[in-house]
Amino acid sequence: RQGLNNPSFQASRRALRGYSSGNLAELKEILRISEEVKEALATNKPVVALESTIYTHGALGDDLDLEGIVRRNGGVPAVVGILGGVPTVGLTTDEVTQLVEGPPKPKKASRRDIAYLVGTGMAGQKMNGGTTIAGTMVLARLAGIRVFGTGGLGGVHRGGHVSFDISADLTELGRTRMAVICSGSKGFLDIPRTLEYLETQGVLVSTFADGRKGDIDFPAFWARESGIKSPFVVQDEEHAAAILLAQEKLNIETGLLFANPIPEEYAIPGEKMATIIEQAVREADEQGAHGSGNTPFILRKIRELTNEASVPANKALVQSNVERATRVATAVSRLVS
Ligand code: PSU
Ligand code: MN
Repeated sequence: RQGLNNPSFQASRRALRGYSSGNLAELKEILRISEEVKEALATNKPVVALESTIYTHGALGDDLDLEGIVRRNGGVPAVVGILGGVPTVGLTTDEVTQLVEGPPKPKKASRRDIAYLVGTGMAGQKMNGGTTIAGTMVLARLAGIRVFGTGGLGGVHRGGHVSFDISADLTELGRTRMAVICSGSKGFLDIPRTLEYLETQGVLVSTFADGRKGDIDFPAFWARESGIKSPFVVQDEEHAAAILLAQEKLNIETGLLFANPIPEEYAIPGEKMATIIEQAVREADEQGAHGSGNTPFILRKIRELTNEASVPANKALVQSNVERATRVATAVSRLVS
């Protein structure tokens, strides 16, 4: 039974009675934070947020083991998602499986979708949501997490200056303080305009140098080079942690992007992906895959058109980013203790 008269909605109404907006304690009654993540945050352990859209709509399979990578590097993973209408920080492996497999089939959850999925759950229809980078940032920030490791950032789509298809990941970085470690944006996006947009949003964009000298490119996902110079360079994880803490001490509530180029041995040259990307973008257009369905359509298409050859590279870079994010979180813990 759905609607305002069903018993579960009446129960939610009782829970909400006396609620005043902006009360942090009550907010935390709605947000579920796992005991492990709560304890880790309270004792200053390195916590790394992980997104769940990568599992629900990422077309990468289910053996990424990002949680294991965080743990093996001394951190505590916090997979974020909306399970049965409950916004959760710190999903267990079993819960991630439930989220991905349903029922119900998971929705892709960016900032705009969160309250819809949670409120609809209160009204009796339990929905699942895989949180995007933007959605994950919103919930992880509420929990007090500082660092997030993932694969590819959403961006300004090709032709986005006409269609206005610009990922909410970019505006989220503009408003939510979190260090996001990723490999740049996929080549189906307009990388120069993505960087322009991030600049407008006041987002620090910086790339790990790892001892490289001279100009460093902002990476282009499968390729280490994009032909576009990274606005800033960070030397190592300590350096990234210091910048994050400076932002925090200055009370600037804006996100920070730390780009980590794909490991050299997995890099795929730009030209090789270019024709595949052209075709994927064209088919998305022809088949009307607009709005939030556009990115998942293109991700699936690229996987198909490369006969899955793009998958090992994609996995390797996400895993490398999550390892790096764990080291940034560890450096932050060290600096604040
Ligand atoms: N790019 C990728 N893999 C992904 C995504 C983007 O290479 O899985 C996902 C991320 O969750 C990202 C979201 O936050 O897609 C962006 O979607 P949109 O463009 O609709 O904002
Ligand atoms: Mn979009």
